[in-house]
Amino acid sequence: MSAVELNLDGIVGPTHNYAGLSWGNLASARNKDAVARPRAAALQGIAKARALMALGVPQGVLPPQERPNIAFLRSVGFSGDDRAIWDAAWRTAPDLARAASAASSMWAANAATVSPAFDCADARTHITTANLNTMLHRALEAESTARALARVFPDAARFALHPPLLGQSAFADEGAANHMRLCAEHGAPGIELFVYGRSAGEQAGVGFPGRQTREAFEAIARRHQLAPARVIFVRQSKRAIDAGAFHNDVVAVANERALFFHEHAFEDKAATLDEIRRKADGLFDPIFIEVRESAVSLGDAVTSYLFNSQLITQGGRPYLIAPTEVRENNAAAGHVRDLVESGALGGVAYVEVRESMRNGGGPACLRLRVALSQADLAAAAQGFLLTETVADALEDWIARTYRETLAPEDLADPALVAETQRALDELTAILPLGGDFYGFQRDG
Ligand code: SUG
Repeated sequence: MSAVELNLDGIVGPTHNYAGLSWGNLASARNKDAVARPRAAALQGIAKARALMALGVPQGVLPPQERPNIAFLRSVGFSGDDRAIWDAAWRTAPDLARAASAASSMWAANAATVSPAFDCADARTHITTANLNTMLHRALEAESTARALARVFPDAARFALHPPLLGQSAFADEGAANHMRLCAEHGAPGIELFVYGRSAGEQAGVGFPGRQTREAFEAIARRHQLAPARVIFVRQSKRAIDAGAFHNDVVAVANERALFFHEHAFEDKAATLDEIRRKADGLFDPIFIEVRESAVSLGDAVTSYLFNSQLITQGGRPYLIAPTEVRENNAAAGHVRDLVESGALGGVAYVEVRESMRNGGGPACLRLRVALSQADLAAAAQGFLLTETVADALEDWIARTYRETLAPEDLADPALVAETQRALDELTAILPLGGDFYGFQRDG
């Protein structure tokens, strides 16, 4: 059997909440201080993964991280037992406490950048954990993400796991959310597109920040041993960033030969498409599905998250897994209907991930794609792969241990620390994490 694309979904953690932490992410700002529903959020995530599994996509999961992040608060000078630290942080440094509460590791598209073995000179799968340097709450993810990826891909002969790039603004890196791969099929050599928002030396101007630097992606392309003839660095349009597309995956998505993108996704569209055509020559014929501003405005693209759909292949054609918000947006829904009627898309399925969407995370944000040969898939730690049995166990665990609601004032609840630690401890018996994955387990 040929290669597959494993999708690793980030399990939504028990402290899922709306803190308005992400400047430039309109949904995060709009929903600041809304009451979150952690249980529903996590169940929506599992349901989405199940839907992909039913469409034949192999699914796996990445564990939620330890939040509240007591180790971080200790590192910035809080002391005492966990409960005392949590209490003091809320009283004296609520911004740090908020950053230490974010369940943002659910957005696995930001976990790492993955170059499949088929593109890399040493024929190993190369993975660089993202430093997520731009936002404090997200920068806290990198260490635990690297630990999780090492558990899922333990075999160094097949998987080259690289540490995050230097955590400095010049190397700000947000992972696969800004990375696209085009190829004849998952197991064939591909063209890797690295979409950046700014260069290291640029002064921040007006408008929203570019979170990804070109220099970070150049470093990753070197680390991953990619052939320059198969790599393209593309500047994301400032217009898209300022409209709220804080990652490229809010305005473009690729799968196999197909690139589905908004007219204003890239700073220089013509040059980008030309370079793709040139570099794909002899490998495959790219399929460009461009959405014009006149059909779906950037504003509607950002509100509906049309391009944050997952794009897969079904019956040889591009098939969209879109958030239900697309169906609720007249322009986006109408355009998808047209694309299906014209045959450009083989079909569309809608999934409900509303809790994540309200923080700016659609279906595509929730998963990390790893194209693998069958032998490499077999070398991954099988216990992280989703089966109906594992999905049942996760749903049962979520239903038993997650709160139904979490309002901003609930986060300061001193009971939250022990409660979330108990829940995560239980998870280490469902996924093969062992008794030492989380800091609170290592500290006893
Ligand atoms: O980094 N939201 C995330 C959403 C990430 C979406 N990922 C992709 N597009 N791939 C972010 O802005 C909001 C958290 C809060 O405000 O509580 C947040 O981190």
